[in-house]
Parts: sequence; structure tokens; C-alpha cells
Amino acid sequence: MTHSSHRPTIAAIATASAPAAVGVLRISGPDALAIADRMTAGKARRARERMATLSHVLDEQGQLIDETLLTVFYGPRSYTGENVCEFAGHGGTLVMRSLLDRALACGATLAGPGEFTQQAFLNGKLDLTQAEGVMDLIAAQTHFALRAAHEQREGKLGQLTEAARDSLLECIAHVEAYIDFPEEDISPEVGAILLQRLESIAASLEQLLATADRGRILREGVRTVIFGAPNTGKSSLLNRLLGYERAIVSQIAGTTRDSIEESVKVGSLLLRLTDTAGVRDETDDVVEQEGIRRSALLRQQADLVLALFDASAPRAATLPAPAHEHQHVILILNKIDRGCHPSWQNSGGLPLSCLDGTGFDALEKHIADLLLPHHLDDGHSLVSINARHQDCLRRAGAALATAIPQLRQGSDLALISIELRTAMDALGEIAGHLDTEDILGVIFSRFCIGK
Ligand SMILES: Nc1nc2c(ncn2[C@@H]2O[C@H](COP(=O)(O)OP(=O)(O)OP(=O)(O)O)[C@@H](O)[C@H]2O)c(=O)[nH]1
Ligand SMILES: [Mg+2]
Repeated sequence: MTHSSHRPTIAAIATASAPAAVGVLRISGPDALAIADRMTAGKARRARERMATLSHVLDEQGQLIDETLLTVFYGPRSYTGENVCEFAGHGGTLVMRSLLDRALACGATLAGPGEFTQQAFLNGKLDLTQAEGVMDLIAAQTHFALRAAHEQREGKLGQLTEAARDSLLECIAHVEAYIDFPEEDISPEVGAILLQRLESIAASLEQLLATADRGRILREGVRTVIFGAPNTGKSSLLNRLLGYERAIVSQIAGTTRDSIEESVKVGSLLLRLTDTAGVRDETDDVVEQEGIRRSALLRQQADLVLALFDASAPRAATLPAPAHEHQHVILILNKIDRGCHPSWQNSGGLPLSCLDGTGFDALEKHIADLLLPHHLDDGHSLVSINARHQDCLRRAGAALATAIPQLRQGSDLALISIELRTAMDALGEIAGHLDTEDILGVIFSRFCIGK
């Protein structure tokens, strides 16, 4: 893929729109140098490549807009693969806005979200997974998320899926060679080798799919629900984890009616914590009933349930169990400062006090043990797929799951080849072998402007 010479030259402020010491205006495209030249009375063309050059940006009347440091990158040795000019100016909002306006007046077009990275992708500077890695990097809120984003930006995921795709392509070539010679059947030896290959590709896709939950947890945080009977201290737990009085706490049972969501970093993980209405059977209050219904629903979907009980009260008849295979439930005995009822002995519950802070270190460690992959600290790869990759891998896996038994049963090779090609196309979509611009638009629109 190459860019056409008609491509507009785009410009955007690459830094956040808030007063700061420095702000960056980025211009990319075939006319980037000419535009930067107009802005600086000819300074850009004389600037040495990749060297910061003091440059005065002037308005139409020759009045100073800002004294900036200009860096020029000649394509293809630039982020986008095109000519790029970056002005580092005084980061005031009006200063930056005026620099941008000047670039637009000199012939640039305002860049859309992610347009610089999209251009980099179109120019083959990075594959689609790497572009997504850039986005993940900017959005990362924990160190692990950061590491995973870097691995993706460096191309680990793309390499894995492209290797699987190459291997599949060889299998297709084999199968299709036999289609061309209908009088010949695939020999048992070749058939066995093909089967083995396809099965190993299917297994590697399965392995990647298995990282989907981890990917979501790293990108979006752990969906955590604080669940329990009224008055057990759920809102107190939310407040304590957040470090401020976010939710109303009172000794009246049924205080929390609606669910409250907040994000909090616990160790290396980001928890998306939801405090819910206490669940009890006997209530005539319709608002509370609705709250209870929502609590139950949220509990179903959570990755982690913090199930709260009053340690000083007798043990509940039934203790909560995970609602699905990937859900973890931590049994918490709150109000341990008031003592522990003997019936809780051997329950495995974690003693906690929202009043004096007892047990919070143990809780944090327990959460990390349950949710952080154990091999994270020994330098293993942290490849984690996102929802789009998951969808592609599922489609590829389904096509392979059809083709493999067909091959085993000696079905029509033309049919098998169709399935294998479906799998290959789905795999190709991951790194960005796409036919449609629409998908690209959807992916890059989630970026920020100026990236
Ligand atoms: N002694 C003691 N009291 C606590 C502790 N945690 C919470 N409480 C008290 O228990 C009462 C209920 O606390 P909340 O946090 O409002 O309980 P909740 O589970 O959110 O209650 P609902 O919203 O009504 O379901 C309040 O009076 C808190 O001060 C604790 O660890 N020790
Ligand atoms: Mg509450």
C-alpha cells in the first residue's frame, strides 16, 4: 500500500489541550515542508533533518506567534512514513491553537483521530496490531498494561498471527495442488502431515484466544463487584479502597440503592469496582428491589466478586459460588474488629476491617494472586488480544474446526480449501490485510487527535 500524491497534508496539536510547558504541533504529508516553510519564512527547508532548530512562527503580517523548536523528518524515515514537521512551542492553549490555525492557513488540513497512525499503517510502517498497541500504550493505566502494550507495539502479536497465516498458506498450496489433479488423491503420508500442521495451527490460535480475558483485564481493568447483605460494609469497603468517602455509609440497612462504579488501582491491577445495593429477601421498597435486581445482574458478569459478610454475626447458610468459569469469588469477613463469630471458623474467609484497615494488605495480595498471570514477572511474553483479535481468531478457529474433520474423512478438497481460505483471511485481518476502508475507520476513530 502506498499513499497517493493527492493525499492532503494533515496537522494537529499532538499534546493535551491544557496549559503546559511545551506543546507539540505535528504536520505530516507531501506538503509538510512547504507549509512549515510558509509558517517560518523559509526556516524549515534549511533545518537539518532530525535536529531541533529554533524557528519563529509568524502570522500573515509577519508578527511573531511563537518561538518554537522545529524538527523535520523526511519520509520514509518518520512516524507516518511521509514528511513530518513537528513544532514544539510554548504549551499555552492559545499559543498552540494559533500555531495550528497558522498551519491550516498555510495549506494543512485538520487531522482526524488517529490519522497520523493510520497513515503510518497505510505506508507499511506498522501493522494493525502495532497501531492498536500504540493506542493501548496511551490508554495504559497499570505497569502490566504498559508492558503488554509495548509488546504489541513492537509487533509480537502480529508476528504470531502472521506465522500462523504463512503456515496455513502452505497447507492451502498443498491442498489446491491436488485439486488441479483430480485423478490423484492426497497420499496418506501427505494427508497426515497436513492434518498435523492444521491441528498445530488450531492449537496456537486456541492459545492466543485463551489470553482474551487477560487482555481485557489489562486494558479495561478487572470488573469487580462488592456483593453482600445490607449493612455488611460494602460501601465502607469501596470508600476504603478508593481512599475517600465516595459512597454514603450508614448503619441503616438498605443505604445503597443504585450501583456506584469507580476505578481504583490495587497493586498492579486496575479494579473497576462496583458497590451494589445489599441483597435481602424481605423488602417492599420498589427502588430497593430494583437495586437488588441490578446487584444480581452485575454479580453475574463480574470477573471478581468481593463477597462481604459480617464476621461478628453467625455464618450464613450458603456461601457464594462463582457465577461462571472465569469468575473469582473472595469471601470477606468484615468488621473483624468486633470479633469473629465461632461459626466462621474454617470458612476460609479473609478477615477484614474497614474501620481500622486490618486485612487490606492480605486482600490486595490475594487479588493479585488470583488475577495476575503467574509468569508475569519472569520476563515471559505478555501478548494479550483485544476484542477485534478475538473475533478474527474465533472465525479462523471455526473454519479450521470444519476443515480438519473434512480432511480426515477425505471430503472434497475444493470444500476444504474454501474453509482454509476463510481461516486465512480471518487471520490476515488481525495484522491488517483488509479489503475495506470501513474497518480501518472504526479502528482509528478510537485514537486521540494528533496521534
Ligand atoms: N465496626 C465496624 N463497623 C463497620 C465496618 N465496616 C462498616 N461498618 C459499619 O457498618 C455500617 C454499614 O456500613 P455500609 O458500608 O453502609 O454497609 P453497606 O453494606 O454498604 O450497606 P447497604 O448499602 O445498606 O447495603 C456502618 O455503620 C459502618 O460504619 C468495620 O469494619 N467495622
Ligand atoms: Mg452501601
